[in-house]
Order: sequence, then C-alpha cells, then structure tokens
Amino acid sequence: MSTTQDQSAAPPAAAATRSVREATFELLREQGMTTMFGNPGSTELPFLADFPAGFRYVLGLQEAVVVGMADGFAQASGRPAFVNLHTAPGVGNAMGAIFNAQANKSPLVITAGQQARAMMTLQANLTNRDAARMPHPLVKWSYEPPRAQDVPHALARAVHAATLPPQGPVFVSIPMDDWEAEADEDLTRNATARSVSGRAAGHPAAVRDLAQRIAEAANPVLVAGPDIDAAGAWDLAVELAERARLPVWASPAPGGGKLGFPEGHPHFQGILPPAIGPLSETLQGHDLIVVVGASVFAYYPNIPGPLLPDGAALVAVTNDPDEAARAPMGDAIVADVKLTLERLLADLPDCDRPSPESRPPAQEPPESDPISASTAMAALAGVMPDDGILVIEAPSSTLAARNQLRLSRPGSYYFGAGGGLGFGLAAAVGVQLAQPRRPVVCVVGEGSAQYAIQAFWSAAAYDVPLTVLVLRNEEYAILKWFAGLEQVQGAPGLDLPALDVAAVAEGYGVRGRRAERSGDLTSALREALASPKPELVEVRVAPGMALG
Ligand SMILES: Cc1ncc(C[n+]2csc(CCOP(=O)(O)OP(=O)(O)O)c2C)c(N)n1
Repeated sequence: MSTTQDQSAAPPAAAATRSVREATFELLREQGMTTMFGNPGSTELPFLADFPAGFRYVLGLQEAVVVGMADGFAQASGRPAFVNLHTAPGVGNAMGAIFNAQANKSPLVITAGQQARAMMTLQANLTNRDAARMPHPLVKWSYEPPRAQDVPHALARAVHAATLPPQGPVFVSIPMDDWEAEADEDLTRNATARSVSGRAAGHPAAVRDLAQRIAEAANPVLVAGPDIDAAGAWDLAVELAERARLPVWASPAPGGGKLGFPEGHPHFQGILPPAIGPLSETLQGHDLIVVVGASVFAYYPNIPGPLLPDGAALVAVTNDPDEAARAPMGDAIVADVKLTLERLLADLPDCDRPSPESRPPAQEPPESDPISASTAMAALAGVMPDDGILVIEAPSSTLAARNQLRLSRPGSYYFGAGGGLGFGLAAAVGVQLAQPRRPVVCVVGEGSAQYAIQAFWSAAAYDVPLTVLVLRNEEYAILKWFAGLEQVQGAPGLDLPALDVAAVAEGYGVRGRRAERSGDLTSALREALASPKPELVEVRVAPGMALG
C-alpha cells in the first residue's frame, strides 16, 4: 500500500455548506431587513442562536406591540419589516395587529416558530396544529414549508409577496429543527439575490381619457388617499390639484393611515365624512370625483344615502385590484399611483377654471376647565416642529388634531386604518426607530394606550426619543358618541375613572409629566420634544367629541 497520497484520486473538496439559519440571515441582509421585531419562546431560540452582528432585535413584551412596532417601522421606512413570533399563542396575541397591518397595507414578513417536525404529528406541546390557516384571512400569503431546505426560498417568496402591490403582511411558520439543517445552496443562492418589481403604470388610453374628463368637467374634485404618500407621489398630487384647479378632500379617516395631500394647502377642503349619505352630500355639486390612492370608500357607520351626488361620475386610481373590484360605483384604473399621476400630468390639457376657495384657518377653541381636546391639539400645533410626525390613536380627537395641526409634509401622519386599538403607541415606537432624525409625537387616548401599553418598555429600552401625549378624558368618548348615533341607552363599560397612564409608563421606565392648563401643556411638550429619551405628557381634557 502506497504511503504517498495520490492527489488525482482524492475526493473533490466538499462545497462549503451553510445551515438554513445562516442562509436565512444572508437573505435578510441581502434584502436590507436587518431590524427584527420579536418576542421569543423556546420554539424560536434555535433561530436566534448566535445572533449575527449587523442585525438588531427589537423586543416587544406582547405580540400586539411587536407587530404594531413593525407596522410603524415598515410604513415609515418604506421597506418590508421582519417579525418573529412565538408559535400559536404568539400569533394569536398578534392577530388584531395583523388585521391593522393589512388595512395599512404594511409589508410585514411575519414568522413564527413551530414544534420540531418529528413532534408535530403527535402534537407535542406548542405544536401549532394548523399554522398556515391561523392568520389566513388577514395576510396575503400564509405558509409552512414542506422541507427545512425550503425555508430560505419560502422567506424570499414572503418578502416579494409582502412588497408587491398592494403591500401587506404575509406569514411563514418554521419548525424549530429546520434552522440547523443544511441549506440547498443552489436554491438559496438563486432565491436570495432576486429583485421583483411590481410597479406598473395604468393603461395609457384609460389615463388619457381621465385627463380629458378632468379638463372637460365643469366642477371636478380630487379625493386624496393614503397611497399617494406611500407611493411617493405627494408633489404630483399637489401639481394635479394646482394645474387642474381642483378642490381637494382627504379620503375618510377610517381608511386612511396616511395623508394624501398637504392639509395647509389653499386647495384643501377637509376630511370626507365616512358614512354613505354624508359623504355624497359633502361632494354635492361636483360632476367628476377623482379618487387617488384610496378605496371607494372606507364607509362607517351605516348612514344610508345615495352613493354619488346627482349627476356625478367617479374615477379611482388604486394600486389594489380588490379595491377596484369591490367599489360599488365609478370606474377604476388599477396601477401605481405615482406612475399614473406622472402620465396623467403629461396628458392633462390646460385648464382655465377658477381656483377653489380656501377653507378658513383653524379656530382657536374656547377656554374651558378642564381644557378641551381641541385646545390640547392647538397647544400641540403651537410646538410641533415643521418636520414633526404625528402618530394618532385618540378616537374622539382625531378630527381636532387634523384640523389644528394641518400637517403638510409627506410621511408626517400615521393612523391605524383598520380601527383596531393598539396600533398607535406601538407604531409610534417603530416610526421613530425608522425616522430617528424626525421628532415623533404620539397622541393617544388613555383608553387606547392600554391595548399596547408595553410599548413604553420598548421605547425606554431602546432609547427611542418619542413624545407621547395622553389625552385623559376618563371615558371612551367616541363610544358615547356612537351610542347617541345608534340610539343606545344605558350601555355599561364606557367610563374610565382613575386610569393613571403616567404612573404605568413610569413602571416601564418612561418619565411622565402631567399638565392641566394650556400653558403647562405647551411647556411640558417643549421639554418632552427636546429630550433625547421617550417622554410622556398626560393632559386632563374635557369629555366628549373634539371636532375642530
Ligand atoms: C381592539 C379594539 N377593541 C375595542 C375597540 C372599540 N373602541 C373603539 S374606540 C374605543 C375607546 C377609545 O378610548 P380612548 O382612547 O380613551 O379615546 P376616546 O374615545 O376617549 O377619544 C374603543 C374601546 C377597538 N376599536 N379596538
């Protein structure tokens, strides 16, 4: 037997192999998804093992907060965000927040751990027995890969599915023993490097026709929706309104997580009421209603009436085929809002109709004791920095905030379009993480704050310099207003006496200040905005709705 090695007979050097976990982190790095929101359990620990440098894990203490933070982060960064939840109960806790993310068209790649494959059929503890079905109607795609080697490809598919229009959350369940398995190099390498673009322009003839209809209409109006901001089409919407001399309404608040138009602009008229009858009454007199970047319409509550004012036609531009299909009236162009507005402006003939009248400036609210929520919003308007961002979940004060602040820059406003409470406080932390250089103010009702109260801990733990303004009116004011509308008397559970949010926030590590008068509120807000740490200001406000 020869003692010298015969090089030609040696087996080829084994190709470098990677684990499914290593391949997944490579994919996430490649896709720019290096911030991860999660709440871990034993089924997720194998994924988090040897957490690689260059990644950031943001811990939320309850899954509604985890998904809410990711939602705010995705919307404010314009990038998909990665979420890791704890098998079935973690997904269960997150469900309301996933519903909100769907309404917000927020691109979230939500993953959850699962029992080891060998233990699933015998249904060992923590098995999610039908993982893909669990979040099903709330996500664009829900999946549990059949083999460990498919995990990186499934996650790549999840990223593209979440990001293609209309954007939204997707879900992948991953058995805990998949992470150490050997990755399929060819599949991983190919799936990791793909880029997929779904932005498509509207049919040229349809866009040309719309331009012509705008030019020929006697009294057209623009309804601006949240996808204008999401598409980066803010300036184009302004150009359209100015060139075609259109008055502009914001699409109804429940459906709009963002602004579509500067609310201090002279053409801006206000926010459309969300009920069928009042909405068409508001648009009375217009013969062409052009809706851009919104559904037609996010109606609520049920106040019947005609869908359109007499003699009016409607055309909607939306990136969402489902929005186009389910609208009960009007025509629709399904396309990217920005590309379509560019084309529309190129096709738009000159219009010589007069410019619309401007609405009056915000009124200074009358004095009262306690101060009204409108007065609190006027105080906030007085100190809000030009580049400030408002995240709001204060149901009875949303209209007052919009009217007093009249925010006029893109990316300045986030509101939970789904209406599930718990978005505000959590999303505000995510928005501030995504926009560290812009001051973020979260205005939240003391009732709403409870649905994501643990977000205070994440804000403190990660030094997120957020300002939270809690409106303390000691009741569910909006529900009392709804009770009036629905002619409901004697409903229990609408009062919130002695709920001390400032004291609770202190327990999570966020300093609280209390204000009673408008002057105190102004100075407390100034100090909070100047602080490099999260700060809370709680102000006592009068009960009831604040509209102006
Ligand atoms: C998850 C969830 N649960 C319950 C509701 C119903 N709801 C809508 S508004 C509201 C009250 C909010 O109270 P608060 O934040 O104090 O605001 P206010 O109405 O006083 O302005 C409730 C409970 C909801 N929208 N979402």
